Amino acid sequence: MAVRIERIQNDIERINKFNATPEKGITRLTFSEQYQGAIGYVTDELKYIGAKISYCPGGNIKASLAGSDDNGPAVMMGSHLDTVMHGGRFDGVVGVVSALEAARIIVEEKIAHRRPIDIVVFAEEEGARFNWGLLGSSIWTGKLDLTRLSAIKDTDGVTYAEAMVRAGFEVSDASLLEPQKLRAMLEVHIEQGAVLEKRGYRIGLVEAIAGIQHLDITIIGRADHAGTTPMDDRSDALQAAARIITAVEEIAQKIGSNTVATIGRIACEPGQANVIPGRVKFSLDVRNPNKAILDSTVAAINQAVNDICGKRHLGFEIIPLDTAPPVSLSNEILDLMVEKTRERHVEPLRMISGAGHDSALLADVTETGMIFVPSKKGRSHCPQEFTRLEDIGLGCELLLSTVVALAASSG
Ligand code: HGY
Ligand code: MN
Ligand code: MN
Repeated sequence: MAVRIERIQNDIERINKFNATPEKGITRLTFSEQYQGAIGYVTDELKYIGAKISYCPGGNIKASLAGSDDNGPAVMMGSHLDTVMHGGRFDGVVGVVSALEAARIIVEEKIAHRRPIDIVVFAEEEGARFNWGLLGSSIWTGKLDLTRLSAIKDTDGVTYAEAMVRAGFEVSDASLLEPQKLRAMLEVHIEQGAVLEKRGYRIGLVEAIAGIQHLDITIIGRADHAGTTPMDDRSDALQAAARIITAVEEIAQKIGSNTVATIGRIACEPGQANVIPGRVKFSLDVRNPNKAILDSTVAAINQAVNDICGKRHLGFEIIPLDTAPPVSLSNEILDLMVEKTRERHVEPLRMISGAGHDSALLADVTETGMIFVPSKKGRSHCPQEFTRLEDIGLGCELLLSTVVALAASSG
């Protein structure tokens, strides 16, 4: 069962041709023209090997290879094709092309499998268009109600539901992902950190995925003339935001134990050099593998917002957005993947994922496993993101052997 890495390389190149910012990294926003092109390429490749394509709730795609016992629970593999703005060529793509190549080998080599094998592409994993990460998998696993898709909007005011229909993602299989329908979910992904590279491993097997809380924070001050308003008579929203942003870093550093907190986006209104900012809105991304620490970090930041705005007599608004609790992945799948890795005379590293993944939402639906391949210098979510083709090939081989073992087994 040798995967063909020249096909994987070609898949990665073909998918990344669908890119809105060719001069600066990869931008492929959910349901955009670029996204439709990438999905079209992958579904054409899967149709070519005989997979049945379904459009699922939340804009997710499923390509099914029938098993001899086609009504039994399926083995699922895949990842996402949407990107952050100006992102890299490998985040999400590696998981989709690994699943695609594994599916090709299963069909070409006529590898018998009892269970159906589903190749999936989750929509809006990054939240780059609709400001809600893991949205497709949240809907498909029933963690977010379908009605929310008519409320969640992009910056142009287009709802997720409208964008989905406009892009031709009409649902053809409305069933949600439920435990009785799945045997396992497997995702290959780039590590997006430098642990594997620094410690000299080619394969990471994920034991747990850190929890994430996203929020939007708005500071409400008073726009005024920059020249005539004395310094002690201002309600400057940006001065307060600056102190809050500094406090966020201090709180995360003080709490420590793998806490990370990031302000990735900020907007200042009216955004004129000669007007005191009346309103500032910024994003907040807080993560920790431990739920209690994650929650206490968010609470400490909320308190800082309260204190700083209180002292300056400013208003504020804190809107909680998408959240994913820390999850442990399946020990059964982990042990199987350790065995499959060692069969190749490669030693895997068991590790925690600081990055969020759709697999986190599958972990309480079915036995879920993730295979990490190294990221050069740990860089990700940037044009410099890079992973060696031979490492992707090894990750794909592991995925293939694990999926075949799970799909053949009666257990
Ligand atoms: O943000 C994340 O961790 C993932 O890349 N969406
Ligand atoms: Mn990803
Ligand atoms: Mn990502």
